[in-house]
Amino acid sequence: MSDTIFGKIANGEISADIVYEDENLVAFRDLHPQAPTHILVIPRKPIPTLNAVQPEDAELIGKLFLAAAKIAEQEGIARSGYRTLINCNAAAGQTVYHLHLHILGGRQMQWPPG
Ligand code: DGP
Repeated sequence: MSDTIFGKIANGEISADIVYEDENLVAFRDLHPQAPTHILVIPRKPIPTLNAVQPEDAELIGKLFLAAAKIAEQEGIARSGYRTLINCNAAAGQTVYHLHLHILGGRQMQWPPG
């Protein structure tokens, strides 16, 4: 298991407000929410960035997005709309090097993002 903060959340060493989990994934509320609903979905597998995703991870990445849609439904933002995004490396603002998919909703999103 990765020793990033998200690895520690995934293995239960650090607590988080978990909204979904299964054998492959954990989803929890972001500590510094940027929208009324801000959830992070992570694979239990410690993949550091999107650049490190391998062909054998294809099914896992598909499951990550399927879980995001399910969570959005559960959170009541599926119909109004929500944004999913992955920050990859420093220029995108990635701060935790354990792959995570942001789900943001509950307010009008702007485009382009900052
Ligand atoms: P990113 O910039 O894409 O690496 O996003 C990392 C996010 O993780 C950021 O929105 C804040 C959140 N975060 C950082 N540390 C913790 C933590 O310990 N718990 C939770 N729930 N979220 C965290």
